Amino acid sequence: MAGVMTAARYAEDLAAYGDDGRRRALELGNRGPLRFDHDGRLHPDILAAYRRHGFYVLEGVVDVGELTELRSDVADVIERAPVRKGADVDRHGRPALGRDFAIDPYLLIEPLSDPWGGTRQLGGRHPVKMSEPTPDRDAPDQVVYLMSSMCRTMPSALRLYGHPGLLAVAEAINGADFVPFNDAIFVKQAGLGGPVAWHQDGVTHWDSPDWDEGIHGFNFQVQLYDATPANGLWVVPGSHREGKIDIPARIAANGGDERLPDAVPMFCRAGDVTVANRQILHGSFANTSPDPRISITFGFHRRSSVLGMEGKLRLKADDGSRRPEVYDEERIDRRSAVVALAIDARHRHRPDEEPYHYLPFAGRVDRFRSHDPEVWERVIVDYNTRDLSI
Ligand SMILES: O=C(O)CCC(=O)C(=O)O
Repeated sequence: MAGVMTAARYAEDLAAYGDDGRRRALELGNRGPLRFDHDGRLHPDILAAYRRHGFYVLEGVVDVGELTELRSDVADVIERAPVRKGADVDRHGRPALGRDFAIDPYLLIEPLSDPWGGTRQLGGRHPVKMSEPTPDRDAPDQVVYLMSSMCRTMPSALRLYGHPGLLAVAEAINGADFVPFNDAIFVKQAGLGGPVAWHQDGVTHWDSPDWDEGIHGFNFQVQLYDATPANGLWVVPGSHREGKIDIPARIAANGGDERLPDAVPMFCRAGDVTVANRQILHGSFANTSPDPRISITFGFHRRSSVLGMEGKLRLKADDGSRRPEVYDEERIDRRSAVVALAIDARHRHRPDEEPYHYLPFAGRVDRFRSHDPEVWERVIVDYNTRDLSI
């Protein structure tokens, strides 16, 4: 699909591939409501299908009330984005959100462009650039692509982070002492959203003697709008078990076409949550469809994958050097405290829901109250400088 092409032509070219992918996705049998067994553990059928295919679509997890709150907060944060890269004001002339954050919460791109494919960014893990169709004439110069810091900028997202059903899934996959990784919101506006080039997540353990299919953890994506084959994330089922994949060779073997023949779309409805192994080969196409996709993405690891690792996220020190960081117990505890705070924030908002009991904070939840300004400052402000990226 390389070369100059209009958004309309690109959408047309993708349609048949999308229909075929949808059909193949349905045959896998890895979707349905969140279910637990008699002991309150994630239903073993869900876990088995997740392990086999490397992903699962959990249907109807987020109710309409919560979805409405999330949509409203996301819309507000998008409105408060800088009007263009490097600007201090939003499109209404107000100070843009997050100018004082340690990490800028926005990544802006030119519409329908691929910012990472074929570059050395993010460890060079997106080796092949995706097609970049030409946007319509009336498209803005730049659009929001990715937003970070959601637990600080969106009260509803902090509460989502404490969702008892989702945390029970994290426990089933990674053990009761699971640790958080990071979060990001992928914004794929209709006719504007850029592609995410084919890649596998995870940087630390590919050559480790301990490597196994679950060692780089997983990501949830909470879908605020319907995810379709045209706007959604595609995955290659089972590829999480293959080790590091030669992505350029895969695409070359497909005649240079980015529409990989064995990939399927994780299509689903608003309020559904996809669970994807970070090692699965995944990517999404430029969103030339009339439907937006907004995916609240947050992941978890096994504690043993992270403990003692040297972090890949290196913050610049004042002298411009980059400090390597080791994920010791203290660092893990500080980042995991966001989960404890999220559980508290959720419980205050939804007192009738049984809160999740997060083992690493058993016996000390009283010290993690979300309405306490001192706790907020210590745990939430710039929490993503303490992400546990592996
Ligand atoms: O949602 C997308 O389009 C990309 C998501 C992704 O690459 C990730 O979660 O690692």
